[in-house]
Amino acid sequence: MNERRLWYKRPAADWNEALPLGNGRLGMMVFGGIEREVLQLNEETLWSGCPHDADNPDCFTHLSEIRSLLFAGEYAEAQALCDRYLVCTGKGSEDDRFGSYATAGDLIIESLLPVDSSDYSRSLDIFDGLAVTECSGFSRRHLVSDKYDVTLSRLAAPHMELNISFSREGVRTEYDGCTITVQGNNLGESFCTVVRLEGASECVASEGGLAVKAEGTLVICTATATTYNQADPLSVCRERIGRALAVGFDTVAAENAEYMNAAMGTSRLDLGSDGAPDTPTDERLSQLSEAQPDAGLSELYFNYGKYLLICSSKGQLPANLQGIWADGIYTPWNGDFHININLQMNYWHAETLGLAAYCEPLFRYIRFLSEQGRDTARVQYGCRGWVAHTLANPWGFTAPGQSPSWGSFMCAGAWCCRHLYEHYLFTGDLDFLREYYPVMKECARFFLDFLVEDPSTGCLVTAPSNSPENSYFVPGTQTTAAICAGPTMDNTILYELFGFTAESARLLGETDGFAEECLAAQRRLPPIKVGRHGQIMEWQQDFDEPEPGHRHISHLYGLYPAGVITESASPELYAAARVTLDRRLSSGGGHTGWSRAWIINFFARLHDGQRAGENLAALFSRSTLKNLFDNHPPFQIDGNFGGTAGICEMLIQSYQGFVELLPALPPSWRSGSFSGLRARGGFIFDVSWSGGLVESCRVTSLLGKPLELRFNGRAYSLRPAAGETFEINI
Ligand code: FUC
Repeated sequence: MNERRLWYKRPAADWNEALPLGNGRLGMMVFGGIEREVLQLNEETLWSGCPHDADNPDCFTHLSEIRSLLFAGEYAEAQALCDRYLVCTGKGSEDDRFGSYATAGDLIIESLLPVDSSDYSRSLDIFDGLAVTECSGFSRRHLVSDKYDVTLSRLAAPHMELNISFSREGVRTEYDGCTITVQGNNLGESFCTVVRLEGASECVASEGGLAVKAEGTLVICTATATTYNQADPLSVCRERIGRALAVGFDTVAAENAEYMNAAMGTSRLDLGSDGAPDTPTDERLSQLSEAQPDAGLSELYFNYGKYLLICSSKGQLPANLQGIWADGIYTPWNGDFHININLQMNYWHAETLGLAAYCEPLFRYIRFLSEQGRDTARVQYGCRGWVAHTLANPWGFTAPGQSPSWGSFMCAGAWCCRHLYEHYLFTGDLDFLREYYPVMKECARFFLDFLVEDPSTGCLVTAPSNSPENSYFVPGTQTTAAICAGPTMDNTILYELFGFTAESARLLGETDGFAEECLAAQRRLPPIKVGRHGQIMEWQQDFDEPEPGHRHISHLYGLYPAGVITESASPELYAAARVTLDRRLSSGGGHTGWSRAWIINFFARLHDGQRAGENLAALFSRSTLKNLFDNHPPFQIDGNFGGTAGICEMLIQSYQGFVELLPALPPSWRSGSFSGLRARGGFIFDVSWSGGLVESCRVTSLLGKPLELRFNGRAYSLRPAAGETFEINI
């Protein structure tokens, strides 16, 4: 119940054991060292690289030839042309101008006196947003303040003698009085971090750091800013630190705890566990069985998924591949915004958990991509509208990657638009829909221009394209190719895009005929097909696969996150989806954290609580680091968010026009309760269950829409008023 604490009996052995703090703009990783403490800092816009035009006109020049080869079944030849032309100019993600998300650096606190480390513990309270390290010799508290936009630490000990320094390559570091000023430059921006101490009885600056003495307490405040979005970062840092120190640690900590508890409190999950306060978190992980998910850890993981989004997505940019936490000058996959599953998965749980406010950076970023992707549409493909591909960064990169096999995912932007419409479905916010309709419309317009008729079927298909990062054997050969026409995922994404763009036009009273264009194109998209193995076909042709256990299960997009494969509307596809999953899993699928997280959602949609639970347990035991970060490997935060979304999908589903409660309850979750879970149509549910059956259900209707509700084998048709809260008579 109310699992809120990660805790450990020893300091972090490495960064993957450190504890994350953040306010959506700043991040801090706390190692909890005794003689040597490291506080590793991040700022969301601290990126190397710079804006640069990577759109490749040679692609458009060869487009018709590539299409002819594809439709003639000359797949190897089409692949060869795409290897040359369906790429960006320059080196894509390996280009210095693409850049990488980077650390702001490490604040290092070295004790010059021996420390009594008996009774050591370190912890993270994810409701208060507070990391605490304590032992007989000292206690240290750390937070990242939402209100003051600084990190704040308070060290307490009878007498301290410390050396405090800052470490990062490529910067100028100045130690002066009780202040450290760090400044650096990248291609596209300059950045700075200011550190200021308060409460020292002595502070001697030298090139090696600040030699500090203090009695009782010492407060350390840091701020980081960049010219990505600040004209004068140094002044901004100094001003923020001044404001925070003026009110003091206790006030800042209390205000931050109030903010965090409110944000975390929008929803709650109780799986009947007594918690495991006397077992350290790393030991709980190591004691896990693979059979069924540990109830207490499931609660903690659910809360952690909320915490990590609140801490990594409230600034200008959305949560990147590592949320907001990265400790290198170069981050794996540049720490960018991969948009062929990763960025989208970061937000799968947000609307259901009442965290829509933390989607704002995502929505703004999608609009940013739509502005940047207009040139890519025109130059790369000769089309109107906008397009983005697999890779994206804060500089506006929307071209394909440097290899078409993974970099030419054509529907990345269209998939992002799904989040705009989902927000409308959950909130009914017509003003939001009106604001973002142009983004959807121009995305749909690109595809109305880009789609071509497949001569063998008469259907409209994306050509060339690829089914994210997967490849097939060219028929009759052992040659592999990735480039194809009309992969199943594209067809399903566009089926939805055309549908919700047309519906949005209708809701907004648009009368320019664009909706009719979308619906006409929608009718001509290829259907989802079942292959010779009884599986959902990933491509238009029933190709053999060199990697049947591939981490991407893109052809099940229609099962989740989309809701076009359902038991009632498409029983054959619904059965084939399970075959597809079993084929992937039996061939080693689910081996990355995010892939396993996706599988949890798939089985929840198949109403299979047993398998959903097993895969949640597997996510914990195979793909979760000791600080509960998801592991690809390396650390990648999408699995945390996708796993939390999977827990939600086991408890409530609302994608079919009705709300279903406990659709996929793992057998070990026989009794429990949740509150504050949202459903499309603007409903909030508080539910308790016992023996796998709903015992109580309280509903709040935010919008006054009709409610079709199903649980315990019964169906209810309700017509609540807007703002009404009522109990269901069970
Ligand atoms: C896609 C995935 C990889 C990784 C990368 C960041 O390329 O296929 O597994 O998650 O994004």
